Amino acid sequence: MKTMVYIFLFASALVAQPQGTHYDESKVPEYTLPDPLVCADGTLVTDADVWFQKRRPEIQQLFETYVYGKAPEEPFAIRWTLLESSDQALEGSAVRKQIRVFFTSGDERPYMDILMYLPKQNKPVPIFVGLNFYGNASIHPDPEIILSDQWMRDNENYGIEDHSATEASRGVRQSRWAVDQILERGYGLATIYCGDLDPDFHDGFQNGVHSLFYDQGQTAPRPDEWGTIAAWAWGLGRAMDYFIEDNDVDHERVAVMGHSRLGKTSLWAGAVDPRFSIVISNNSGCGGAALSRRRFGETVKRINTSFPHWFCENFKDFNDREHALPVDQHMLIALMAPRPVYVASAEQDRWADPKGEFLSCLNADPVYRLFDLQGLPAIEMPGTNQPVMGHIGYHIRTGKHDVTDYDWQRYMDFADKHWDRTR
Ligand code: GTR
Repeated sequence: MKTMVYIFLFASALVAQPQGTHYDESKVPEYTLPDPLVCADGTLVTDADVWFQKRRPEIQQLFETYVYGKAPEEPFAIRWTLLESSDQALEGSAVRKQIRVFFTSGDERPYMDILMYLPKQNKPVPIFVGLNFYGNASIHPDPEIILSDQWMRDNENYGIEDHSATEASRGVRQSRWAVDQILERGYGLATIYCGDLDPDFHDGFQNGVHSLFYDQGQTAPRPDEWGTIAAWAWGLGRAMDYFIEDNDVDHERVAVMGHSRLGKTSLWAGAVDPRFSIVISNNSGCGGAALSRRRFGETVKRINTSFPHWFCENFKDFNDREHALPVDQHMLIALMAPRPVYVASAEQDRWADPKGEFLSCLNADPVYRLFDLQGLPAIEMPGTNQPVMGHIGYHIRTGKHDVTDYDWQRYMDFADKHWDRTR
């Protein structure tokens, strides 16, 4: 009996901690981070001009070639239609709009549906935009939200059956979207189901937006071309195109926010599209805000194995070879400079390596100093629930891998500070 208990404990430890994973600071290998302020040809970056003209494009290109893959560059003319709107939403307190943005000349998929809630006053209004995991209707119980008919990962708890949302999926993720608080503080919220851009499973890039851009005879992205995260980020850029045409939105004050895989996405969206004026990563971890070289929690090999479609094919060359990467994730944070960027960790989310997320912020700080800005106002990791906010913001909160009201409150504090809004 005792032996069986031991076998069981041993087996569950294996499940909890996949092979090759460690949660032990003493097992972090020695590493040297690439210097964001030294160009490939050895030129030192000492001012903002050299940063913008030489080093920043170089770093972006390295991330495109080796990590996320390059998205199509051609200008994309969006076409959109207002599917539904009301100025009496949420018991008369808000404006709701649902917009379909088409990606082809016809009305067929792929297209994306943007759900927006805006306060009634103060237009044009600054907004937060973020992708969601289970469809727009999952973010709030509002019965007027159009239920998605796009493929979704089955989840009994969330009423997703046969890969489709059902009435039972309304509001299942509302705890992650502080809609009422956002509106109360004078901000708007826009959200899009990530699966509208590319359903989150590996089908060799046949569904989703990739195939719209294939050259003749091409059937999959090339090794340096976009994976799913870059496609999701591309969609956020198309949402930004829409916001520019919507007079209710203050398009100079659009913050892009995402959680976990969608936090990796918000960082990449902010890196490639400077129109996002604040960039927020919630528990984004490996391939997001966490330093790859630490190999703490999720590693490059592990993420490329579990999710072979998220990054570009070239990224797989760095499985177990993080030291050979020409970039690390502090350089992704640095791509936001001089715009404000916020990274949030959670104490129990060790898989995402909170310390590695903090160290990315710390090592991006020198780039902000080129602009005479305070980057991160900390050199040690701050205590739990003690946010620090310069042009780089960071907190680690109590609790697990999740988005909570606490996170949203800090993001709004950060936006208030940088968008000169007094409460
Ligand atoms: C996990 C993955 C993480 C994170 C997370 C999520 O399975 O290992 O990198 O992206 O999913 O998106 O919820």
